Amino acid sequence: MKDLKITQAYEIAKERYAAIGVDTEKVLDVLGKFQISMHCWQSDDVHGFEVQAGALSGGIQSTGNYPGAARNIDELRSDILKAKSLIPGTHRLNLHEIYGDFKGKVVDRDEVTPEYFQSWIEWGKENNTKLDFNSTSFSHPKSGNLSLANPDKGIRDFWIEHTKRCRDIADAMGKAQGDPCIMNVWVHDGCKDVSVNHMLYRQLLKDSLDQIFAEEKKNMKDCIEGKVFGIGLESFTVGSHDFYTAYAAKNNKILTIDTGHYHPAEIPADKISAVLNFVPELMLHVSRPVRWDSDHVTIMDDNTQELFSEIVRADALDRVHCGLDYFDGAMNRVGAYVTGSRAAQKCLLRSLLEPTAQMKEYELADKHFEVLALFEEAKAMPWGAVYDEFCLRNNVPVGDAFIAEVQKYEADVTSHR
Ligand code: RNT
Ligand code: ZN
Repeated sequence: MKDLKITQAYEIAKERYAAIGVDTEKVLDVLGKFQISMHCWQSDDVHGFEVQAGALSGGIQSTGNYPGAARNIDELRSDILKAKSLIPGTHRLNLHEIYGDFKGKVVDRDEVTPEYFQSWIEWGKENNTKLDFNSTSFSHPKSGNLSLANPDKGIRDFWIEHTKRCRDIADAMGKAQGDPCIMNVWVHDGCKDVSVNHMLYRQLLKDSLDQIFAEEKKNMKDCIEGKVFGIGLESFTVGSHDFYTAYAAKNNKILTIDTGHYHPAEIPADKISAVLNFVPELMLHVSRPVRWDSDHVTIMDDNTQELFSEIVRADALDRVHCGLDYFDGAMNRVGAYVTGSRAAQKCLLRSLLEPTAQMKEYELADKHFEVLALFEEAKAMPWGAVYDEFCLRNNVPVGDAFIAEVQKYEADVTSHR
């Protein structure tokens, strides 16, 4: 690679930051420990590996036909490792239940056991990648409009059984990796049109969750995710934000904040300090909604920047797990992982480099111009040089050099699929 004078640029940046009271070495240390839970489902447009897999349903949709989606577990693993090799730091993998290693067997959702994830557990160990997990209520003949909130006890029990089994799997993963596996429950349950049984559905969802969470598990942690609406279920969502925020607060569960799941003018970042007073921890699904929950690739937009800034300002990094959640089928999928993961890291980095202590002091002294001025000046500080140094120290391509790597992988691997 060309001599880009990365370290010289970093040394200058380090001095600039020191002058405003920010220690870049400490920041790099924190950034290095920050793990992103990479969502496995960007690699294959949320298809999964069930032998009996049907079309994607449940109010979510991946659009685009870019060639090269992973077609099986080996291809997905290869894509994830390629992406990881281009993202500085050590990261986790977030699996959905439909990504089990079913070895050609039809395994229904209420039959799944940890054995189908044994090869994932081993892969995680071999590749220094801790696993997180999700139950899967979508893309199944029994998905319909209602799963855990279905008035039909048979269907409800089916999904309760599925979700309980998923907790067993997450527990097995957590035990094997010596670190809790974070398991997310998101169900699509809702109504397309005017509906009048809202209280019933929410009582049923509450009761189903109570049954699912009845058994304490040592090696996993539960998180629950609400949203505004799903496609085809536009009028009513059983698991709304109010529902899950209340449930999490009352039952000491982790709340998942998916940045694509709020009304367009709502600011997800503002939830951080509100809910962290009542729930133990948070899980993030960092995404990018374009007009709706479109799950575009994460970029350094205001919402993402503000999200990480709020976490850092709240001194809550150790109470927040960070997953990504987007699935764009319109571009190179490995490139999508790398671009989105690096964008999330850069937002965190910029937050860590903010002269927060000084700004807090100014604000408490009623010096509002000073706060605003520092906020603005921070934008033009040489944070990019710090990120480049981070990449260099982690042996991953600096700057746009990863594009060529993704293109090479495409030429050698994904274009032959
Ligand atoms: C859907 C939720 C959910 C899913 C994944 C695949 O709107 O965001 O997290 O994206 O479970
Ligand atoms: Zn999500």
